[in-house]
Amino acid sequence: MKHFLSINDVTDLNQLITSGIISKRNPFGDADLGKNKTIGLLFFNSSLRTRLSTQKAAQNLGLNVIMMNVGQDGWGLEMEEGVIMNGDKAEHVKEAAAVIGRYCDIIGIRSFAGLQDREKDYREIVFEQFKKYAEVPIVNLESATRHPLQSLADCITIEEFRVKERPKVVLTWLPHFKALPQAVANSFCEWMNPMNVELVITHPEGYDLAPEFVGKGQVIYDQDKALEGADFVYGKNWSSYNNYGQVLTSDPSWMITEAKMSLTDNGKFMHCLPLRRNMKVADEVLDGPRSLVIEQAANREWSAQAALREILIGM
Ligand code: SN0
Repeated sequence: MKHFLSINDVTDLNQLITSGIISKRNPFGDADLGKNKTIGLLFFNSSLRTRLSTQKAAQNLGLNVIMMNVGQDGWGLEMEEGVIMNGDKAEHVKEAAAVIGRYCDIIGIRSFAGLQDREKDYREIVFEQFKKYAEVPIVNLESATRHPLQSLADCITIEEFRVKERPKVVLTWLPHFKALPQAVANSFCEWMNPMNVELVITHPEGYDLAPEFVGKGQVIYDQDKALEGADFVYGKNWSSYNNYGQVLTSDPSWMITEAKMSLTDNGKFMHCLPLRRNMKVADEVLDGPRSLVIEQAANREWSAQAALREILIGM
């Protein structure tokens, strides 16, 4: 694997999931693979799990890790080509990416959607530019449209906890007063599509995701109906794709409670975190036996390790 930007970079999903599970059992089985190599982790936005789990996974593989909050500590980076740089951006990505590429053998980047300009966000300019100018493998630590390390951890978690050959997996929109990106939801759909699951997506009208991510997922606007018989309920808030970046509703009846979970087939609850308790999900669900959120977050270490291992093997 050259880059890890989306599911399109994965040649064998089952093998990648298995690799994560093997690392979980034996974290230091490839402790020399990254020896004398350096990964740089660049954050334009906040992070807890991604930052710590990716660093831990890299260290398990013997990689040296350097990190920078580029959004906070770096020069403002101009991403567009051919512009007159007379604004607040002091450095161009052409130089910045090329320089970082000299210090690092792999670069991980987090850069969220701006949620102002859909065409710009979905063009993934930050990743395209780093890919072009850094000349080393790039790892997506959540881009404007995707969060593949989260999705791989979700696949590992579903593989570990499924009790049926083909579980019903329901992605449900959750209420929030803030505008959040579609990245986690997009990516989850993109990774569930090739899995042996029945994928159902439920959200209020106006929250439809881009069709290229929905794929063969079935959209049901009635949340109660969608939750019927679910084995996994995957919660996430996102802002509108069609009315780009808008919060159209924060209807509290979409919050996941025990009453909602009782519609499922003894379903488990999943969320990528962070999440706002009693806004998106009730305490009773998060503090009860149905919640997999901590297991999921723990699996971020193994999804990162599986992805970095694949990149190192291909170098
Ligand atoms: C991010 C998102 O993409 O939705 C990161 C998830 C891994 N989430 C948030 O920004 C939550 C912010 C909030 O205030 O609830």
